[in-house]
Amino acid sequence: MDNEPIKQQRNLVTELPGPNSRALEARRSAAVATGVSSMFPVYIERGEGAILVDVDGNSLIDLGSGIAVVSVGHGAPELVEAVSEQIARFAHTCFMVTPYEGYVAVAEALNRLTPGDHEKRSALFNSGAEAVENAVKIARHVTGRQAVVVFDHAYHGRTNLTMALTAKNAPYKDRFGPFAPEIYRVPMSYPFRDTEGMTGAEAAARAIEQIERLVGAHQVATVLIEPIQGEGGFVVPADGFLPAIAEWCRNNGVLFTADEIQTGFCRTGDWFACNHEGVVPDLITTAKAMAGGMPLAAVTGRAEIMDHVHASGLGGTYGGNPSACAAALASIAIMESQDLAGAARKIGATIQARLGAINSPRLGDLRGRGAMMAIEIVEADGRSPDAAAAKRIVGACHQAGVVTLSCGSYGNVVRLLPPLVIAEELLGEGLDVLVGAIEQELAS
Ligand code: PLZ
Repeated sequence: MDNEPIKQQRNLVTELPGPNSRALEARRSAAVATGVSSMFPVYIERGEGAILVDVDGNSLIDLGSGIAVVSVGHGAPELVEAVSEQIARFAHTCFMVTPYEGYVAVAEALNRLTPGDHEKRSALFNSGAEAVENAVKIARHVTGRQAVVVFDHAYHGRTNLTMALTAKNAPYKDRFGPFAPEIYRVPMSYPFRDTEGMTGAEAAARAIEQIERLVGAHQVATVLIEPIQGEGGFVVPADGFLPAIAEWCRNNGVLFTADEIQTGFCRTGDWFACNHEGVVPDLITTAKAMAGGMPLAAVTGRAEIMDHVHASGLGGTYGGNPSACAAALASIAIMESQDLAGAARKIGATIQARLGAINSPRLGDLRGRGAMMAIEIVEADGRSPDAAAAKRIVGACHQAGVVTLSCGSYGNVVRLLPPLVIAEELLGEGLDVLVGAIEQELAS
């Protein structure tokens, strides 16, 4: 393999996708199930920092981080070294059979870094969906209650229970039912689409009224919420919404579970999105950026809640895999030593300044926190979702070698999730391309 450092520069040498990517795409369609699709069928060979190099030798700017995963950048040497060293010592024992230090160290780090200074415990799993499933298991076990309250626009995964927790039908749930019972959905605070001027407290009261009337507080095991919604459209609730929901939970013996799988680990400019409003969840789910690309997820919570579950009630063959734990410890060390939360705040300010300067009713809302920013594209009325336009903007970025993603309940949100180590200049170039794509769309 070519080990030359990769220049942190965009460089296109073929059209996209190039001939080698197209050949792989032909092999893929004869081998890979169509249910698993790719947004941008450019096959990647190497990555470094915020650059991905494809099989045709094109260098692309990555503003998606594999959906908020490679916050420490592609190919971070400390992470490569930690994983290589671990896998050479041993690849697997199963923590439930013979344990190892890495798992314990990751649990210690999670207990230290997650919001609140109370005593905590953690359990490790493989994927975000698996962490969410386990948070629900734990909440039901300790409360003896069954109902789980989730929100409009929520995304929590694709397994059977998490499909039920996820709001949007297509593509996630369509024809995949029946779904798990005892899931109740209430309105989210969505400032751009709520009645103008609705405060966080009012939006919380609206949700709470529904919980009390339709479910009954005494039946609810947990309220599960993404403090900033990810797949649902980077929806940032109005100030005061999360604290009001958390307080209602506290007063009613309901566990407040924060799904920080997409928002966690410095993405929003703090370790966790709950930190911005001083909200302390009883349970928190994490994954993605925690291990910089190795599959690892966790549930962290108050010791008395986590330790309520009987021995062997939680687990799995690979949960807290040694190499994934090594990757997590290396990623967390990078986040701490390079102040990636501070880097995320700077990235957010740059994006805000650049996109905020475009004036058009069709850019309905520019929102997000830190390096989790999005624009909601609407029609000239300033409100009706325009998914086709968002798709064209994302497509134009791809053609120009900039990986951006769309999201949103209405498919009309363009989101940015750059690696937190991206250089200012490279981010600027990526934003030039995005702004060009937006301007082209506005002119059409
Ligand atoms: N909770 C908040 O963002 C994963 C999913 C992409 P897994 N988001 C990306 C897709 O289309 O499958 C996610 C999330 C939040 C849970 C999950 C689920 O995490 O690791 O994908 O299972």
